[in-house]
Amino acid sequence: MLIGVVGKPNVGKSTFFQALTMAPAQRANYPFTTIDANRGVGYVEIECVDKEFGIRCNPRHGFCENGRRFVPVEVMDVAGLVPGAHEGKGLGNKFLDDLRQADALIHIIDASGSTNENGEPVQPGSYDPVNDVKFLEEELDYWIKGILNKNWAKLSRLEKTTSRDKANLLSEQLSGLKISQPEILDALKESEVDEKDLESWNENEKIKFCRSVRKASKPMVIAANKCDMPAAKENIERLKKAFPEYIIVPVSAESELVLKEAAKKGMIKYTPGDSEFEVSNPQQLNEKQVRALEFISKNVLKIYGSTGVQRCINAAVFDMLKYIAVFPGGVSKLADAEGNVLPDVFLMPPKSTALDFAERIHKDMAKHFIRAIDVKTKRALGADYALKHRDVIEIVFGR
Ligand SMILES: Nc1nc2c(ncn2[C@@H]2O[C@H](COP(=O)(O)OP(=O)(O)OP(=O)(O)O)[C@@H](O)[C@H]2O)c(=O)[nH]1
Ligand SMILES: [Mg+2]
Repeated sequence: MLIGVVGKPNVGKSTFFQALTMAPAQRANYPFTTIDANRGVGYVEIECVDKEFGIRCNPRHGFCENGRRFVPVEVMDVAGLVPGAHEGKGLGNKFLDDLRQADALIHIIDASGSTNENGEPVQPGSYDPVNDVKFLEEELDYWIKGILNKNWAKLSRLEKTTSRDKANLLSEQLSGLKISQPEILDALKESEVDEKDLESWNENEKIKFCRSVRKASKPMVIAANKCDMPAAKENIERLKKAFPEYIIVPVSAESELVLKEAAKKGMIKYTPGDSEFEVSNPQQLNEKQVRALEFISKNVLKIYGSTGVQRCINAAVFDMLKYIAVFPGGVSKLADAEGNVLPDVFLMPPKSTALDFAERIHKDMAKHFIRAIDVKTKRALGADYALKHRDVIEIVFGR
């Protein structure tokens, strides 16, 4: 699972990435601060199952706080994208190619309207961020079209001269984008080109198809960043009206970073996603820090309910990709050999079965699969049992 953080330059992508992963990334108020993609580990939050068993877990990866379990997910921060990127403008194609492997995208926009289309600083509120959503969609569509066009003549010929059909040929050509053949079939239907020979597609039909491919292969959440600035409020309302099809999350990446850093230093108690924080030791804070924390509380948490960073990654993984979290466990034992209770939890794609889960834990478990057990109810489950979010599953296997 890889989540890509995208957007035009200077909107706060690296700040968001850093707030999510606490991995260092260069940040500054000018375009193209980031050139090479940064990769790090962020966390999605789920309600842990440990309290249902009356125990406390010891995660091997990630962490658990007050029954909220944070499960690792890989995150990538890439260079900013400007209009014309698919033709190589800005850092153009390099950026786009970094995105191939992403399962979903978080599109960071500057909701305060203080950066123009090239990411240059302008008077807050003077640039309309509604433009940025359309522009990014288009850049991605044209980028996909570029990948198709590279081999269009060859694909058309193969369709005519071999037994291979369109879906098969196109899914091979687009395989790097993480799109499946059934998704390609859906995209062909949605763009109404499923009955037309590749040779006869016009430019308009190609772009319509690419749009469908983009929606299927790179589902997107919109992070309306810099919501701490007064100009953002009205823009966020307009964005929600203009794009009802998107999940739009008000975000203050900068605030999340400040809160996480303060929590790390022991100044405050704060768990990512919280709607408030608690000052642990008021004496430890200087006047500037007090003011910064008060600002965040008043202008972000009280208005929007959280800094939004955690909500974005959760929305990408659970609402857009529809993944579920499943815990391996045993009816008689929830700990591993080292005594770690519920040490693992796996993020599984939708429609995963008990057998898929066995495969995910270990190939041999799937090969010698006998049955699965729902550890919460102790009910036996077959190989094709459809897993549910927060299931705890034991796999019984032979040798
Ligand atoms: N007010 C406010 N400013 C922010 C926020 N997040 C980022 N910024 C500022 O926006 C500027 C750009 O931040 P970066 O994280 O470097 O932006 P980027 O999108 O990675 O920029 P490039 O790498 O140049 O594309 C910096 O001055 C940040 O301090 C936020 O939530 N609120
Ligand atoms: Mg950056």
